[in-house]
Amino acid sequence: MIRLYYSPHTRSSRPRWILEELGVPYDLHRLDFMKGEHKSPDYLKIHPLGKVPAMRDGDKFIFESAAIVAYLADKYPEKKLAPLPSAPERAEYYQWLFFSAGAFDDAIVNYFYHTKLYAEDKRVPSIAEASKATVAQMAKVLEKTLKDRSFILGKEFSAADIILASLVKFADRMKLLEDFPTLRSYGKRMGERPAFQRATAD
Ligand SMILES: N[C@@H](CCC(=O)N[C@@H](CS)C(=O)NCC(=O)O)C(=O)O
Repeated sequence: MIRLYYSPHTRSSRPRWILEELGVPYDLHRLDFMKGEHKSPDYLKIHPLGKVPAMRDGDKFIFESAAIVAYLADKYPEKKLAPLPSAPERAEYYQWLFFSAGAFDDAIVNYFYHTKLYAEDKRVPSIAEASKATVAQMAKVLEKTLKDRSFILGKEFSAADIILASLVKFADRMKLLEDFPTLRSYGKRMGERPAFQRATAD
């Protein structure tokens, strides 16, 4: 059975969300950050950076949330959570998946670090401002794209929505999306999905 190495309120909710969407059985292996379980010698053999998520499938281990989500979408093609590799839609799927996990994640997280996570004397206001501006620039593109789409690829929910919506929700909590009503309602809608609710319930 698939095993997910997990801690609540982290990026490990992303693979848990897709596992719930897929409806496949999995074993949730919780790591207690307060006890430093993610930095234990045993766990460092699974994720050498001591982060979550990581996943075991058979005798293979994998880390990086978007890689896990994309892998799971492809493993169960009958669930239609990713366009098939040969489909033309696959190009745009990759676009939003990589955009979300790379540039968008980076800008949002940098803002978070320099306004909240770091101790005050380590925060650099100019980095926070620049990150905020980058998030706004990207949000504008997303706002326009989602104007006439229910999901980032159009009419169908996909694994790209899992990565994107988790970030949209995070950015919204930090009040970075006040000028982007379409994006905010997209995040809210994705958060109402039963699979998301189950994945974040405990
Ligand atoms: N790019 C990685 C980031 C993983 C990551 O930074 N995870 C955070 C939680 S969201 C973590 O485990 N932090 C603990 C630490 O760095 O010690 C992914 O998407 O999986």
